[in-house]
Amino acid sequence: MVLTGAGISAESGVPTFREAQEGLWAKYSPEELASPKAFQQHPEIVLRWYQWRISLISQARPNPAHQALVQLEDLCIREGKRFLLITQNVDNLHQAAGSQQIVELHGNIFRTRCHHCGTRQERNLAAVDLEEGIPHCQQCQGLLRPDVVWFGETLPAAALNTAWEQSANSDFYLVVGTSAAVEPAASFPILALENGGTVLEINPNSSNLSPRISYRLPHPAGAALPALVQALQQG
Ligand code: BV8
Ligand code: ZN
Repeated sequence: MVLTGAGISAESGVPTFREAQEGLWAKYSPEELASPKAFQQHPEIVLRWYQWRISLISQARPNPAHQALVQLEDLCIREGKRFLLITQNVDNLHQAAGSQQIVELHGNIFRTRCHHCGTRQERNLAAVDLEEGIPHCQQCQGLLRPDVVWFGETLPAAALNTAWEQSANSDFYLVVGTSAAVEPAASFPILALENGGTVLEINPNSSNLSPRISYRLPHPAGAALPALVQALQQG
């Protein structure tokens, strides 16, 4: 099992979730903007924030850490071992790198859905001119929004169930680039520990999980993950 957070995309140039926001967004915290309340109160500000993030992320490319996880998945499959990557990230970089077994816990910033009826829509929010108003759903005229999970919203049921089930019976858990500040994602590795699993964390800084887990590689993922996977490939 692998759980990733914003830190694995840091070396792709995507600012992590808790890094200070720049410019116009400096006065807001992500928790304020990534919420249904903010969207209800000022949908245009929230959608502009997402247009800014989509433009940043569109220029990002997978880094050696993302690529190492693709090699790890191939290695596990060759050795007949189960592999699952659960990510908190919405930046699509794991998919772009070629990972197959992925669960997106918090959705995907490049997908759009209706805030009211939930229908996914083939509408690129980054291409919308918000001067003409907030785009509406073709089915119910509700407001369109990114297909991501906001604070206070529940995770997609299928993603949640898969993450719980697989975490409860995983024997080796890699936690990469997360401060483990957000629930329920931060609890998945603990579930593995409680069922006798081994957890290894890759993060230059310590996280909420650090005191409880088995091993730490206090290095950037772009260096540590390729080295770890190479060592595993050499057996
Ligand atoms: C829910 C999508 C329940 C949006 C995101 C229990 C206890 C406490 C609080 C709660 C709880 N249960 C629910 C809550 C509330 C809330 C929560 O957890 N709040 C926190 C802030 C206290 N959780 C929720 O609301 C969740 N919903 O539980 O629903 C419910 C039940 C019934 C009815 C209603 C509700 C939903 C949470 C999802 C929020 N959406 N993203 C968007 O992106 O726009 S979360 C957001 O944070 C991102 O997805 C991000 O990935 C994620 C976590 O942050 P990290 O990934 O860890 O990023 P961060 O910047 O924090 O850390 C980066 C790390 O990388 C650092 O440690 C750094 O050292 C490291 N790093 C840096 N460079 C590198 C590196 N590591 C390696 N290599 C490097 N080079
Ligand atoms: Zn709708």
